[in-house]
Amino acid sequence: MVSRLVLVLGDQLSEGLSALREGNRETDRVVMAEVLEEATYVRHHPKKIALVFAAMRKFAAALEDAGWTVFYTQMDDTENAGSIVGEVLRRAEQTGAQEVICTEPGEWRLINKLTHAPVRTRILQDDRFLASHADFETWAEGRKALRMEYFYRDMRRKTGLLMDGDQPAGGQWNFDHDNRKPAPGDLKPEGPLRFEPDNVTGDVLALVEARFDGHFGDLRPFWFATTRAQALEALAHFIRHALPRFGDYQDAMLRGEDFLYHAILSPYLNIGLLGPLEVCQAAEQAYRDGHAPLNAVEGFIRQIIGWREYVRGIYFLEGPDYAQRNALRQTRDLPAMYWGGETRMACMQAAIGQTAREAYAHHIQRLMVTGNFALLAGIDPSQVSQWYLEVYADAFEWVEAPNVVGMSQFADGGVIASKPYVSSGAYINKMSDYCKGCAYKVAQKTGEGACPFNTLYWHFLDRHRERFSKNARMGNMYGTWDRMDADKRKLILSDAEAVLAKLDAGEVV
Ligand code: FAD
Ligand code: DLZ
Ligand code: SF4
Repeated sequence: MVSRLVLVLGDQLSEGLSALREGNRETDRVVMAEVLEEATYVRHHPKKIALVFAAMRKFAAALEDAGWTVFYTQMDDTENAGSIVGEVLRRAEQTGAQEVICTEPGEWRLINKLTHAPVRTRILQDDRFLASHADFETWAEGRKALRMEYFYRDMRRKTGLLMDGDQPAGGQWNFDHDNRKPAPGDLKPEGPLRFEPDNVTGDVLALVEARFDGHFGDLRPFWFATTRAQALEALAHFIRHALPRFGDYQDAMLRGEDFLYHAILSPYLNIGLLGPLEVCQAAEQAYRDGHAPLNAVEGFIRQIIGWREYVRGIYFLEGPDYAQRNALRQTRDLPAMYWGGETRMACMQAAIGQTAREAYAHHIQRLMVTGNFALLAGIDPSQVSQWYLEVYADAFEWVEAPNVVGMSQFADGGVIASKPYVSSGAYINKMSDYCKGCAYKVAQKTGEGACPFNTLYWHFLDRHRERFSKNARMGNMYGTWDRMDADKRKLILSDAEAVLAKLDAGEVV
């Protein structure tokens, strides 16, 4: 008699998962299922669906090798109930199991469904993170502002990463000021390690092609790691070839270089093939061995034990309504250019084009190109959030929503960001080579051919004056705006209105 079912979700592919630790391989049965509801509640990028399904199939095989009995449902199995809860109930009926144990899902939607499933379900903590919900709540308790930097310092002390005794290595917590170099055009980054699809992945690719063909983005070439062993190889490759220059060019953007010196490890971290601590320890070792400089290693570790843990803490602390917030009351529809529609803006074309090809764009492309434009243009943040959740291979709501709704769109009203991440074209011009080949002129502030970021930037500040003019970090911007000649201000606003009217009319911008 089977006593319990151990549910393992597509982003819980970790040998040490709390539900697997709790389960008993003799008497319990593992349930894993490829289901339409998870693949289509947003229309995920085909590469993301393929990554999850291929990694799930291989993880199930590894569990069988380790002595578990796995009930695995493939998408095309005739009995597939189509949803996680449906599959759990079907397997409970089939086996007579009375209880389900699972590790907490990374999304309120699924937590809610499992909590209300008509079968006894025990949800265990997801301890693949370094800070538990309780740790984060304790840290947040009584603080006026939840700034990442202070959380990060605590995480450094807690993990001992880059610590020399009780002091930060190099005498400083943060080397970000060294990490803002534009990239020279002749850089030749190695790029991420690519894996040839094997038979299992090949079957999944055929399935995704047949079933999810209409989803935005290219399925092939598919080269992601789909096992832990491959993900470890990808980690070693990053440490060796990219980490030493990760810091210097972290914020840079170059045409034709989709990855620069970024890790491309977030898809593997987020589905559980890699753990955050082992990744950071490998990076620290590279610093201790003299292979990578401190600004690179500190910057990289901060992203993982700082930002990644912090945004998860915020998502669960703020509660289920977080992803729907719209503090700035922005309501415009997401323009067609986000789905590959025509645009004359070279920066948007580059960021969206590579997103379609690779299901990847790096942080500054997400924040200061596509995110910046959506915020300036007044796009409805829930549509923006849905776009990010669909198009990136690493997008799961616990990490996507705080980055989009909070950091990028300021729709949480300032829980995460102390001021909105907005900029004119000047920032993009400084950090990239996009403007050189653009139909717009970045130096032009008004009139036909002016960069849309330039006019929309002032329009944004002007229309949200009441909220932001008293923000100490934005006083300079309002000072500059107020000192501008009144006629010039009028011209800028009417040029911005013309851009917005074009967006509303579905015309190419
Ligand atoms: P690197 O630049 O090499 O960084 C190393 C690692 O640090 C990443 O693998 C990632 O695990 C972690 N990291 C870096 N920044 C963040 C961050 N802000 N939040 C959480 N982890 C971070 N990251 C996701 O994992 N999923 C998302 O859905 C996601 N959506 C984003 C949306 C927006 C608007 C923005 C601005 C950022 C988003 N990020 C998201 C954060 C960041 O862009 C990605 O983690 C990063 O680009 C992943 O690529 P990489 O592995 O090459 O990262
Ligand atoms: C993202 C995803 C997809 C595309 N498909 C599945 C699936 O078929 N079965 C499954 O167990 N998990 C899938 N996932 C991951 C879940 O959507 C994820 O567990 C939740 O969004 C919570 O993070
Ligand atoms: Fe983007 Fe403006 Fe530069 Fe064109 S000119 S690439 S729209 S920032």
